[in-house]
Amino acid sequence: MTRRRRPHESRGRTWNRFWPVAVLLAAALVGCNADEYSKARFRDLGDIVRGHVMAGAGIDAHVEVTTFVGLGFGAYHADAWGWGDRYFGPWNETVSDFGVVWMNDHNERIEGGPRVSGSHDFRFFRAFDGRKGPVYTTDALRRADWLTLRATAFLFVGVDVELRLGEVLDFVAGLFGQDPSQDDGEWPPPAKPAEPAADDAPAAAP
Ligand SMILES: [Ca+2]
Repeated sequence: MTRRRRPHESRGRTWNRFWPVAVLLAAALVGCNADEYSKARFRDLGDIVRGHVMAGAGIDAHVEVTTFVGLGFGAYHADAWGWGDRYFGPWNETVSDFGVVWMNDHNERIEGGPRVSGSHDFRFFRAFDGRKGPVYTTDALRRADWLTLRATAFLFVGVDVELRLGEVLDFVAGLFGQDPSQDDGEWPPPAKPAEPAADDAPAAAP
């Protein structure tokens, strides 16, 4: 005598057939995300300390406590080797520094490699004396780059080291799924399309 299959048995058998596939799909998705997550945390960790050695011409002695407060000055042109912005290798750099507490200017031009840490210029007095020009300019790609301790020493050979406290915050936040530096994706971020020039703007209707 043939036993009649009950409806719940049919559903159970269907599930038994597909649950291994569902588990494999879930594992693949979780594995993919875990891999991306761990890569991003590793990159964030590497952002905390940055440093390189140099050899060339010039003299420079400069310390910074944030990009706003610096002391020392100098300029040099040199070959460099070290850890830049998620890049390890050689490059060539031309750097000038001038810091006297209430103003701090660091200017760098890089050739033969990607960016190191960019340039910034803080002039406190511009907030009061009405001169043209902003109080602070920077081409930093990350919001928290201002929160960096830096020391540069150069006399034909030199060293430049940075402790990037803003990236400590970004690393810790990253453990909880946050990305305040917005650097977990493609890096450096893709260039934004250029704004149309004023001459290219459509003419206003008469
Ligand atoms: Ca990050």
